[in-house]
Amino acid sequence: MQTLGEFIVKKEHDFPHATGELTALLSAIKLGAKIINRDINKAGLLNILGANGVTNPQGEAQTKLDEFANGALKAALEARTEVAGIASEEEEDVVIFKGEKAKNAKYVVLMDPLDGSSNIDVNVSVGTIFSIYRRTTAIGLPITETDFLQRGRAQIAAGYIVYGSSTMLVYTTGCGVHAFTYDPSLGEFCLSHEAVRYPTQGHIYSINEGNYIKFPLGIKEYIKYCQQEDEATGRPYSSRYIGSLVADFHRNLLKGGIYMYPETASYPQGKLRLLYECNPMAFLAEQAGGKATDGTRLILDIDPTELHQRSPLFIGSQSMVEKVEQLIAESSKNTF
Ligand code: P6P
Repeated sequence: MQTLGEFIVKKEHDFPHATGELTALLSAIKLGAKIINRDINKAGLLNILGANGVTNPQGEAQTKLDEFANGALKAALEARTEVAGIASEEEEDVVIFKGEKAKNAKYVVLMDPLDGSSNIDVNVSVGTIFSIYRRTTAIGLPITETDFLQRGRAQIAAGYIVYGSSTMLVYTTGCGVHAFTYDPSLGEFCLSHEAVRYPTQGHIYSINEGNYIKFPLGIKEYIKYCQQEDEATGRPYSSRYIGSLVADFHRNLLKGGIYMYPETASYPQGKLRLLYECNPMAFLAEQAGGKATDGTRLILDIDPTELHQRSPLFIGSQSMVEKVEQLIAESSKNTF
């Protein structure tokens, strides 16, 4: 049995920015996750289900648990000397932590505190997504929004917590992907999957086919490709779509598969946010031998311009992502 803290110390050469700082950063996230996990498990009993009457920066009805999760993680991170501030799906602007310690802190954290929260009311898995960067502004000065508008390739750590049949924390610092399962009797996340890699070939595709009519031609062709009989490539693939990115991503990471959220009529830029959904998941995917693109560009190489900007996302087993990229490219050549 190895706890997350023990694992980080053992792998200290994996984090050139100093083990103590990563341990502190992930400890704050662990603490936030434990608090969220505790209340998600009792959600049906506490008055924390449903909307809180607030609309978040995305124009979506914020749930009581969204607000609760955001507050729990923000407080846990603000209490650490290593974090200068955060950006969150639930915050319009970046949150610059106050005081001298924040001005001298080295890191910023971006997060989706509770992804898929609308699923909680129906007892479906949800997740927390986090992304960690070194600040770009000089130590000793207050951070600014530019500290958060960095390419995903610059992330120093990223991960998620999936609140499912068990609660798991999955992270990378650029030296592989490692997964820890929460043991409530110990109050610890314990190593359960070291150096997770996508299976070479996946047979699961995840997409909301309700948007089919408005999908670009290449996506429609890929869906048909997944449904064709072909023994050699194990088709037809299985369609699995939970409606919770973290849960779909986690299953596809372990079993092989692709998650797709293309541009749709409702979301012409794609629905998922580049900075605190696509980038952290793309870092994990690449570290596990997979791939993540917006259909043409690698997610991690996109230059962000806005805090809450959206992006189409195709992420998972490399061969599956490359197949959909090929069909997108071919269909765009055939359009006049
Ligand atoms: P749709 C949850 O709101 C989320 O951001 C992802 O977790 C999920 O995969 C997607 O949106 C579901 O969106 O439009 O298919 O309901």
